[in-house]
Amino acid sequence: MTDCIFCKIVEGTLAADIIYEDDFCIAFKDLYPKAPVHVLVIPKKHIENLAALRAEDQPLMGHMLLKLTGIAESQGLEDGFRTITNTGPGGGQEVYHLHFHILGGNIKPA
Ligand code: DGP
Repeated sequence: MTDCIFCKIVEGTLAADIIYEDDFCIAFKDLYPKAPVHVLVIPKKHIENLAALRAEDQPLMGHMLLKLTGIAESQGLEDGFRTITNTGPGGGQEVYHLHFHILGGNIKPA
């Protein structure tokens, strides 16, 4: 999608601090970190958010969820991390390309 900043990161036309990439997803540091470690994990396929998922996306979502722990551990979060995904205006979503936030370093119980 041409006007999606996360698609531009996937395409390589917008710079990002990429820490993991495979055929289906990519992880990079959040530009405005809310914790000592703040990483975003996104599918390469443009999907707006959880509400836009289709049945065909099930393998992709399974793939991404299984990658989160290794990505978090690669950033020093071996003792755990917080995962957030915001959906729609009611969820405070700002970028409409599905992403899982990985946060860690000084997380307080919710
Ligand atoms: P959300 O509110 O869940 O849609 O979070 C969007 C996140 O994306 C927010 O934490 C800031 C981050 N972000 C916005 N623009 C950029 C960008 O151009 N590069 C990077 N790396 N992160 C961005």
